[in-house]
Amino acid sequence: MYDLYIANKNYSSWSLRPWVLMRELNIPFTEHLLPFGHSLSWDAYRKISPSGKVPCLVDGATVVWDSLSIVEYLAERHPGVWPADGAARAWARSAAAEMHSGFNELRTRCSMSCGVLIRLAHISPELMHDVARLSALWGDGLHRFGGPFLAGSAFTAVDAFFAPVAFRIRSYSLALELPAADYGARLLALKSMQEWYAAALEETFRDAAHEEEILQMGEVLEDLRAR
Ligand SMILES: N[C@@H](CCC(=O)N[C@@H](CS)C(=O)NCC(=O)O)C(=O)O
Repeated sequence: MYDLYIANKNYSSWSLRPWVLMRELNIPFTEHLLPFGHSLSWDAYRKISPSGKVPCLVDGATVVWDSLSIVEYLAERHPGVWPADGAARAWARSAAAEMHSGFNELRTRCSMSCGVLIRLAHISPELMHDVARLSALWGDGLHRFGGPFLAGSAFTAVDAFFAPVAFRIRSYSLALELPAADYGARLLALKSMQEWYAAALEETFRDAAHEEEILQMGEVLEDLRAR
C-alpha cells in the first residue's frame, strides 16, 4: 500500500495530479493531507519530502517526490499510466512535460482555488496565449487519438496533469474552443474529480497568501467553501 502525502485540496494543484491518476487507475493508497500555510508546514513537509514540497509518495523505504517522478514511478509498476501505443505515449509525455514546465501565465494568474469563482481584472496577452495553446493542444490530442481522453480511450497520466487546469477554467471562466472546452467539462464530471472537489469545498482552512494572490488577480464572484 502506498502512502500519498498531499496538501489542501482547494489549493494544491500539484497534489491533484497523482491523486486523480491513482483514483482513476484504481491504484490503492493511503492519503495523508498536510495543510499548508501555517508555521509548522515547512517542518511537517520536510519530515516526509526531501524538497519540503508535496505531493510525495512513500512506498516502504522508497520516497518519491515531485508529481512527474511519482507518475513515472507508478508507470514502472502499474499498466495504463501512459498509453500503450508508442505514438500516443510520446504525445502524452510531451504534453505532460509541457504542462509541468510551461503554462506559466495560467499558473501564476489563475492559481487553483476549486471552491471560488473569480472574475479576472485583466486578461493579459500572455494569458490569452496560454489559453489558446491549451485549446490547440487538447484539440490536437482529442482529434489525433479519438478521445474521449487526451491520448485515446483511457484516462492516463497526461489527463491527470491537466486535471487541475479544469478547475482553473471553471474558477476563472476561461473560454476554450471546442472540443477542448468539452474535454475540460468531461474532466470535472469524473467521479474522482467530484470527490476531490467535494472535499475541497468542506475545507475551512484559508491560506492568507493564496487568498491574497486571488484578490490581486480579480474579483471573487462566489466563494462556495464551508466557513
Ligand atoms: N514541481 C513540484 C511542485 C510541488 C509544489 O510546489 N507543491 C506545493 C503544494 S501545491 C508545496 O508543497 N508547497 C509548500 C511550500 O512551497 O512550502 C511537483 O510537481 O510536485
